[in-house]
Amino acid sequence: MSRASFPEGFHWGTATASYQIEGAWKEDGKGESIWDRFAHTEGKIRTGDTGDIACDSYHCFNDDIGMMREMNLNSYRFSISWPRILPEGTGTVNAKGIDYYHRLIDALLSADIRPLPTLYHWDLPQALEAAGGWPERDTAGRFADYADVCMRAFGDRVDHWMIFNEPTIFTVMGHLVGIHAPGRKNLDDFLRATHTVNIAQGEAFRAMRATRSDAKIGTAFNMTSCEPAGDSEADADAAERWHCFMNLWYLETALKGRYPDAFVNGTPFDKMGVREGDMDLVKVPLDFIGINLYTRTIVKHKPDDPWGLQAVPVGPMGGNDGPKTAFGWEVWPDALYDIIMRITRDYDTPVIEITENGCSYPDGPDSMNVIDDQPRIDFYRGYLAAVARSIEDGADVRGYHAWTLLDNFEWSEGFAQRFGLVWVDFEDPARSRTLKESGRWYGRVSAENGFEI
Ligand code: GBH
Repeated sequence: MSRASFPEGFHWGTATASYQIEGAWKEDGKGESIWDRFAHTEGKIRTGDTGDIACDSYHCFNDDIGMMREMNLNSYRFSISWPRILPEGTGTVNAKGIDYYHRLIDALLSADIRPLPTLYHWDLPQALEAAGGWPERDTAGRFADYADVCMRAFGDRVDHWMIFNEPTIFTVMGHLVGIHAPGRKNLDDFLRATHTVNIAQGEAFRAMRATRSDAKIGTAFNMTSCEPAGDSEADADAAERWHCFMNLWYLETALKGRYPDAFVNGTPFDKMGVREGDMDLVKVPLDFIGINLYTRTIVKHKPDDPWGLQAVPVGPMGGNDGPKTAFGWEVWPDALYDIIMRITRDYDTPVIEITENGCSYPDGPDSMNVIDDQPRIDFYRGYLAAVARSIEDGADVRGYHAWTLLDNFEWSEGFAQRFGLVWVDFEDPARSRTLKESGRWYGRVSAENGFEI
């Protein structure tokens, strides 16, 4: 293959998330989210940063769209802030919050960019956390109500929707590891949260379908290729369990109505709070599968662990062979090819959208205001070639969204990790934006629907 080429009508886009870019954390009636609370808590964010202002996209979204136009993009994956729509998580709808997303969606449509909203990219209303949060089963119903509000408000112009962003990551990081909001470190809370989120996915899907039967609805799953560390059967089994947990815990449930076999001693249904009939609630025919992928994971068998394994701690959790991004994540394009092909085989060639893929490097402008980020271009070349190869080999991939449009608030890392195709000056009150060389390159790829390898 000498050219990486993509089908006609392929969607080229970028992805962002409300808390990471919007700012305006308490403007126009927005309620507090768990990320507001977490970032405002001393010691939680490495740099002491918060998302109070972030990229100020709440006020500058037209500049964002200008950048997308410069890159010839035709899809934009953004997320809707639940507490902007429902400040208390439930009850009264905040008209000004609705209005913000109306303006954003209308501006995207007039720029010929497909709006692709995600309902939940981690900013749970703090009021719902106070009422028990994701470990509390009732939260699933509140989420379905919120999904319904969004579909009624925007469903006349938005055809493609995503329910969750990376359910495995926010349940693990927020409830078990504790380095993301709400900062819990409790195995039981975590197990219950995973089940509530699965029910919420099912309930939200049905609520949205009821309002608009022809909407296309998916979820953005965090995925990683799970490779056994050695040749032993124990390592191979461990890698398979990690695949079941990391990649399938919210996908196998939706598409097949069952939990995959991820735990050594069987699925802890009781601790998860699974009741009779629940597997009918979690089962929904998602219209497409969003894949967020950054790197691979090398897995080694290890007794005395709920999953019976250890993800080999190099890079910090990936492998050791490829170059590393600023975050330490290994650059490994085959991981994307492998996971697309595995999902294609195991779920009968579903529609796939790459909903995130990208890298952080500490770039900055030179004296001519040029941001020469060749390592990022190399990263995208590798991973996009992998996507093109998967399409050639029969996968039904419809779009690709680079993570991310703008350098932004990178969760517990604050503004220290720059993932953007656009450089943002966080010292400048206007948060001025400058296209990086990688952004220029990406713009040529989208315009030509491919590139020479
Ligand atoms: C995504 O999460 C989020 O959706 C997005 O909001 C975020 O800004 C973006 O990625 C960048 O972080 O330790 O080498 O094995 C990414 C979730 C989890 C992906 C950890 C990479 C392990 C790398 N990530 N993972 S390694």
